[in-house]
Amino acid sequence: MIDQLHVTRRRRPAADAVALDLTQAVSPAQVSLARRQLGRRGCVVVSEIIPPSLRNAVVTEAVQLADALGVRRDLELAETGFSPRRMSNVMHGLIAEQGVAISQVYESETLLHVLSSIAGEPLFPCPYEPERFVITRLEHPGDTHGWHWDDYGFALVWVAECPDPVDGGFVESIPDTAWDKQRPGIEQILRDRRVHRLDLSAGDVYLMRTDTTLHRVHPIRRGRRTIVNMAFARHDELCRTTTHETMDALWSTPGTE
Ligand SMILES: O=C(O)CCC(=O)C(=O)O
Ligand SMILES: [Fe+2]
Repeated sequence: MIDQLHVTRRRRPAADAVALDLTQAVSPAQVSLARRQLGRRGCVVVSEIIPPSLRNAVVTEAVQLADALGVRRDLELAETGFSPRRMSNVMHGLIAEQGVAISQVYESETLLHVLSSIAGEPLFPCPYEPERFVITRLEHPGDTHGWHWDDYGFALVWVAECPDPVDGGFVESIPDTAWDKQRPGIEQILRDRRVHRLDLSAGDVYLMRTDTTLHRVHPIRRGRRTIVNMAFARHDELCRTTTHETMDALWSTPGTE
């Protein structure tokens, strides 16, 4: 079902090349189980469909880039009810320029094919380049990626580092919710709806339906949490006019890409 994905280091001698393949079979049963959980909770762990060598290449690069290039953000964004973003991050342009594995994995047709089968619809690379992939790190007590929705339909999140769930860093999700940027109404949704919780460990990868799932990363109490978020678009998002207020504020993207 799945063909080869080769990730080869650019700007390095051939001896350095790493060939990573995505050849392990993903069974129809695995796909339908994942799709059901995605529907029920808005997110699902999909680590088992990605070989450890591939996960390792992505998360190792994420930690190195966050160490070298992370920029601190401390914001509260109006479009998501003034929920906080306390974190450091590395934006798309720098990852594309300085990294290798993350960009190449993002371009994989094979990965897109597997994710589309779990999503139950075709997925596409995000048409807005600055949102294609970003690295986020929580590292101080109270750091959080507060309640929000994303601009595009799906995200694949690779967890490079994560505290034990007793110290926070788990993901909370409320599926089937709509983002009204003028009146986000998050407090009301939190009062009315059940919040699902996804505990994560370093090395996990999860898929989320991000445009209709209200989600956040629970504030950490100690430790460090570093992730790569890869965004993918649904078909009707390819031509739609989308505004990017929260992303642009968070990653200061205008004029920088
Ligand atoms: O850190 C996570 O697990 C989620 C990140 C996220 O929601 C985002 O980058 O939009
Ligand atoms: Fe998000």
